[in-house]
Amino acid sequence: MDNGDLATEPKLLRLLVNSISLKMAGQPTFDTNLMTLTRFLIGEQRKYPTATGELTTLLNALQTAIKSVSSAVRKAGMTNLFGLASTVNVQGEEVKRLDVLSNELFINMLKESFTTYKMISEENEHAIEIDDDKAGKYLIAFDPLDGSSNIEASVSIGSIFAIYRHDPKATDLPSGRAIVAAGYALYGSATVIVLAINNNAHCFMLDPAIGEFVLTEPNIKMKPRGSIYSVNEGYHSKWDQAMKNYVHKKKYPEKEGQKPYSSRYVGSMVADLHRTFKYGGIFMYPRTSDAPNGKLRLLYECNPMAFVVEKAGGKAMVAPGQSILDIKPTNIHQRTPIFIGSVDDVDEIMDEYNKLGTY
Ligand code: AHM
Ligand code: MG
Repeated sequence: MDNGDLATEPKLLRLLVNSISLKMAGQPTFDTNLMTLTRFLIGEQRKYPTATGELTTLLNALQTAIKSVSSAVRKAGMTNLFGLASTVNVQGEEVKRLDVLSNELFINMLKESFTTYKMISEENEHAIEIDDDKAGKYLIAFDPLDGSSNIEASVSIGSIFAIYRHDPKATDLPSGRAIVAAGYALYGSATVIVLAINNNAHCFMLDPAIGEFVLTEPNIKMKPRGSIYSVNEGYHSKWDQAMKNYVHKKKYPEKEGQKPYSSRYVGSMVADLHRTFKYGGIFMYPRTSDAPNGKLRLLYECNPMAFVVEKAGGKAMVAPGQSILDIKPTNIHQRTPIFIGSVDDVDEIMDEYNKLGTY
């Protein structure tokens, strides 16, 4: 076939142009060697010849729960999952609210995975102890659906989890240093899982066509400094002086020619932290005069995020010299102030506290 034949065959011409542009972009037409999360976890397990596979099984159970929550979030408007718990739908059936449903999904998937002896959920007042015949060796803490005040506005929400290795007979609670893997799922414009395991943090994106999370960014490293601060500024009058000084400096830089920081605050921790993770900067939920321990919970909100951020080269602090991950919890729903993000940005707010000499 010569060029003359092609000109009269528009379909062939289109195919040729498509294949040339794909080749030029270096894109295969279909990836036949996808690194799915399931495959990735098997690979991680193989790095440790003595591993029993229990952590892999646990993470796969979590993956199933997250896929199901993602599906429910995407359909929430249509299936009437919004609104109050225990309302009745048009068919006269009980309708579960999205956060209640997400909690049940997490609990059921994890309970039957035979990998955990205790579960701590934001939604449950008490820890859930697993019967001996189903118990495994890990303690898991999770917030099945964080940012629930954003659900009805279709703003991004997420799930957060941390897996702790801790003596099942111990009467105390583990610090974040006992975490073996942690991460979050963001139900945003795409569903994303960020998982920190074996000293690295990786990002996976749900491909709805095959229903699998696919590795999109291995070994993520955070910028040492960003140009965004994230905090609820409505509480300005209730902040301590160091916070007021720091945010003022971000708005009115002291050095000539230095640009002010941008301010971003979704009010959904997973969304705010995912952005901080990707672009750098700082997320803060400080103490206020009304709430001396801030709002966010240590075991299933701050610790997992701190673990992920530290594995990516960032930092998470409560106060000068006090890392989030070092706190010894005394209560499963304990709250803590948090300053988390790029190392230099977190150090800068800690310096403001140091300058005032007290915390
Ligand atoms: P929730 O667990 O009740 O959803 O509350 C946690 C959320 C976080 O996602 C977010 O960072 C924070 O609450 C926002 O709180 P505020 O409205 O006080 O800024
Ligand atoms: Mg929460």
